Amino acid sequence: SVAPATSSTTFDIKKYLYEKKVIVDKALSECIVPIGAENEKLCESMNYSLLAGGKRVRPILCIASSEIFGGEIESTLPTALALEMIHSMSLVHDDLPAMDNDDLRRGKPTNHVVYGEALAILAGDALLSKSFEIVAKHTKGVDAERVVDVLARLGECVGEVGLAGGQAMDLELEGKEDTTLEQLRWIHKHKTGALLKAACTTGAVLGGAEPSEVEAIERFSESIGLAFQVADDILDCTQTSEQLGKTAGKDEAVSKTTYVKLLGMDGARKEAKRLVDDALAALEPFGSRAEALKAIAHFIIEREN
Ligand code: GRG
Repeated sequence: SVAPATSSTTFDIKKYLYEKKVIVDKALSECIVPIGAENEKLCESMNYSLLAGGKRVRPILCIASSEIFGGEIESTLPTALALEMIHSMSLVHDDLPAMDNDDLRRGKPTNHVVYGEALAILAGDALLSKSFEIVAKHTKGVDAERVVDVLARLGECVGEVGLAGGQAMDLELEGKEDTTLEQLRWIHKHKTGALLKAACTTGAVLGGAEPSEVEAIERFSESIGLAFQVADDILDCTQTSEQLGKTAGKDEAVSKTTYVKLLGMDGARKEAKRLVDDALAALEPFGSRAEALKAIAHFIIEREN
């Protein structure tokens, strides 16, 4: 079965996002269960960040991409949860004193502030390894070859050509006044874009997409990955830290290079719109089957947090 055909005027994105978030939140709350007092503190630290109330954009992108090809929630959910675990790990590690040194995330004290640096590092490591475990153990109704493809995509998006690569380059260029637009794009393509891309492509693979269809989803996801970051930079400028629920990053260079800094506010808004238009063009072959994904692309640049 495929997602019901809906027109862009009738598609209720708020309802769609809410319904998927409820499914994802419930499943996430059942993932990390301590075996006893021995690992209770570590599990508490993992759950503290995993269940801290994010938007669940990556799991929802995975589910929506899979629905285009008739994928069922049962086969997509383990990967959707894995994506959120990887995201959560990256936020816990990103906030550490050795990285951005942030005290606040989603309006709450960061993991290392509550549990200490060592446990925060271990909670991130455990979330990362749990993500692979859950996909390998719990994906049902999908050919083994497709599951291996998903595992490879997840691995790639975390490593040196993914989150870790983007973060390393970001740290290297921190405080440098002469960062170029190309360098900024490279950082975000990897630091933020790689996981969003994996979310969409793993969904497509699990849903049964052909290689050319996975490529179209890949083009979509590359554009929204960048759009997401441009929107983040715009929000950082237009909203207060309180509205965003985060601190500015104690050791973050005041001169941090952003799209707004390089392109100006108007230029950044135009860039976000251009990227969303590119993303929507990539979905054209799927017609109304991609209505949810199209609505999510709009949501990404219109969101308020
Ligand atoms: C340890 C292997 C390894 C990798 C981690 C720290 C790091 C390397 C990478 C940093 C990745 C990072 C923090 C990217 C920023 C991504 C971003 C825009 C986060 C905000 O995402 P939202 O808006 O947040 O989806 P919510 O709170 O809704 O979940």
